[in-house]
Amino acid sequence: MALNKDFLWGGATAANQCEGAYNKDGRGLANVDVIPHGSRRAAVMRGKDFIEKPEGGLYYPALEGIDFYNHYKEDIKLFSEMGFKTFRLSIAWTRIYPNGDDSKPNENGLKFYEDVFKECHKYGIEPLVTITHFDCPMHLIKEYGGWKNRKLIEFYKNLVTTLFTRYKGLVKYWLTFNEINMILHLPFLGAGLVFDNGENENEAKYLSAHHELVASAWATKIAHKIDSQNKVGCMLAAGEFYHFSPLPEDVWEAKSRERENLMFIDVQARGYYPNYAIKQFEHMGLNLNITEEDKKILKENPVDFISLSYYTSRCITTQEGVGEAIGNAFEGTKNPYLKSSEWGWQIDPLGLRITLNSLYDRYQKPLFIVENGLGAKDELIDDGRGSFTVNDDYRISYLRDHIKAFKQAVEEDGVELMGYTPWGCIDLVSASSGEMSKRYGFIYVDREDDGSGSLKRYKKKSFDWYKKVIETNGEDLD
Ligand code: BGP
Repeated sequence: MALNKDFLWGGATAANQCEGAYNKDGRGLANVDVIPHGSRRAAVMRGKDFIEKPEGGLYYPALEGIDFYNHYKEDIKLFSEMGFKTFRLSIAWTRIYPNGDDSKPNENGLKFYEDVFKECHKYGIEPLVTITHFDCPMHLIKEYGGWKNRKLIEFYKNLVTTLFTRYKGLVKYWLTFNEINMILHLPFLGAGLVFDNGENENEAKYLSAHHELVASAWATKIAHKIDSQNKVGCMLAAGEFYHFSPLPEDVWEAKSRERENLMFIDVQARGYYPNYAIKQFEHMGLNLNITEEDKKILKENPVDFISLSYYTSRCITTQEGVGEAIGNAFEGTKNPYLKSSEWGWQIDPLGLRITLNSLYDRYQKPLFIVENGLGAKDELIDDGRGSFTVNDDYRISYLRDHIKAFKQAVEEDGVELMGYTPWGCIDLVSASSGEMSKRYGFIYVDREDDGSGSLKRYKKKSFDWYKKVIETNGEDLD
């Protein structure tokens, strides 16, 4: 059995990491605009430091991104050359509603995405749209406290109603919140949370999570009502939790960490909070004010499919003195059997097969890998034909191994998989570090960590390789 012939091959981006043009055509300011490159970045993303406006002699890489706003035609044409069937992008909320609570949407913003979607369709590329990829209007943060305020559910309902109505017939695949579980790790990035001294941070995070979960269920309901063709997915920062040793305490800790993440998908896919979560909220003394109406809306509107990002598995121990691993904002232990990327993210293709199987066993809903890839430093070299390229065999090898792994999950294990959109199909700003030099793309963008560079695009070696992979529906991976 091979992959379905309508398997959705493509690539993924997010507005805040590629669009730039942060103050053009009526766009409002968002949390993602005030996250600087450099030493304050991590604290800002965690809600422990706050910058109100992009100033103060710091560099804010999202403000210009890779200027996709002005290059989208050229970029989509390059995606079409690779044979993309789908292109994942996100909407910047503040292009549509600059303050988040405005009574009318911004026509310029609506028109921009309409043009982008039409450009995709010109080449037979189906847009896959993340409604919220780490962005929240600054006005909602300052006036309402971000997602910890229940009112954000109403503002989000407004946003999605506008999107589903305007883009009916142009978009049918939607994701409600990117990596919804990131709220627990990088709460300013995930939910616009800034903590006051002495604030109950756990309550703020879980309260915000509840509001996002309810908002997500509303989005599913509204999407289906406006167009029965719409398919709505949730999105998990995934990666199997391994226990470092057979010590029962390690096994239990790994299970607990897995539940902390899967709780979100349990609610979005099954429609209710699992008992372990309810007990946990009780033990933590949290008051989430979960109403009967919330329960009803969650119950009646589970997602159609489950999407995930996968970069690495996680290894967990309760023992002291075992090395730490870094990866996608999740703390863990270094797995001695795995190699690491230049940024210390451990590489585990079989972990992808394991993760897909676990998710499918648990939910029996179609899965969609909407992020995966290797962040690496690239060297631009003369291609001998008057242009430049990158010999990124390391990237090809990473992607090949992961494609083999998900094909095994489909072909040998029977997992239902809708598609694969590797992250940063065109180089863009790194979410964790704010660097340009952490590159994922098939297309090189001439831009440096300090924002210098011509923004010219060049095809890497992986560009032709991926084209062949798509052409053969994943049969030829050499
Ligand atoms: C995920 C995010 C993406 C992306 C990716 C790679 O967590 O959804 O936005 O950035 O990770 O991470 P990084 O950019 O830090 O290398």
